[in-house]
Amino acid sequence: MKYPYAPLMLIAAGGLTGAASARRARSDEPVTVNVALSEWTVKLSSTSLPAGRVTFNVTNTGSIPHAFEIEGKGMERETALIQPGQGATLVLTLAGGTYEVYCPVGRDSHRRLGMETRLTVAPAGGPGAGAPRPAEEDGRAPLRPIRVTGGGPVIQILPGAFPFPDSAGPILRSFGPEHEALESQMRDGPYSNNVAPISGRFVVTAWDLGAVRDSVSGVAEFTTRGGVQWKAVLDRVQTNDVPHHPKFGGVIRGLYYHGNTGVHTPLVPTINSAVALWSIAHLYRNGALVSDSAYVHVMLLSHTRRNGDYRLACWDCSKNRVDELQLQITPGPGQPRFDAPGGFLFVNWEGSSAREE
Ligand SMILES: [Cu+2]
Repeated sequence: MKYPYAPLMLIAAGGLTGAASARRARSDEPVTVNVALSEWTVKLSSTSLPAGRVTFNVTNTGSIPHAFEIEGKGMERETALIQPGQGATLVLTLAGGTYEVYCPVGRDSHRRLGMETRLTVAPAGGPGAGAPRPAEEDGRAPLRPIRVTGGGPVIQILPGAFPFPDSAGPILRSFGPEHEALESQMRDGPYSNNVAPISGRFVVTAWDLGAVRDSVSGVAEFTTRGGVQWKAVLDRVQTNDVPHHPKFGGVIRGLYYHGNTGVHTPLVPTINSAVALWSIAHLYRNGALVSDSAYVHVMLLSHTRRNGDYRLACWDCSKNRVDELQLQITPGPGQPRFDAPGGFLFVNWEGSSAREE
């Protein structure tokens, strides 16, 4: 996953630590920390404080709702949900120690995407009060690669209407300027009940190694109606912005998003994803190269479609068994639409599985 590490890198590279310590002139004077929440960072004006009273002035500078939570030393406090452009204030008395600061929205989805940082509070009068916060290494062991294998019925999702427009509508409106493109997809896009049974196979291996080291490899081969043979070879992760706010890249495991979470398009029901990735693929149609840089989004997610007719069965599908594998292939920036219905390829394997290598 790309973004969770970005805030740490900024501080390490930007020399901000000197400015990031706060002092209070007198012991009873509250310290103020300004907090900016956006997709997907939490920026603190100070990451190192002396113990005592602290006023957090929190502003949501992003484009979707966020909140501020601080946790540590047995304490846990949070603001209410803050709308874009709005603010909130939290006044606390903090003892010396380390605190986790994050956005609690979307059952930690926002946190997993990078909206977390750390606040160090020096004990009152103790050594190191107001000392700059050291740049940190992420201490977690790298995860083993996960191999996802497509299984069960294979279906192609064709252009059509999204079946939960009333649920998705209010969330789409919070997406700002991009909502128009998404609204046209709500009427006639790749999130429909218009499906065709096809055949094919797909195996993909993903490495969630953090920062810029994520990796992916895999091949999907499927035959759509009329006997058209498609092959997509995934060989590198995609770390640029993908169409439709918000930003993503690389490989991310264990994410709750889409639907009513405000994370990524709400034209997919609210789901729990065991592994999601964004990659670049070489795409072939009947053996001929279509593109060396098609955009691919893969998710192994909690089941969204009914057996038999494969209609979308739920707006909140997050509690369902994780066995649906989605492969979405779209032209890269500036590339022509594919010679396929709607100009895109969206294929589901309805009985899929994953295992760590
Ligand atoms: Cu948030």
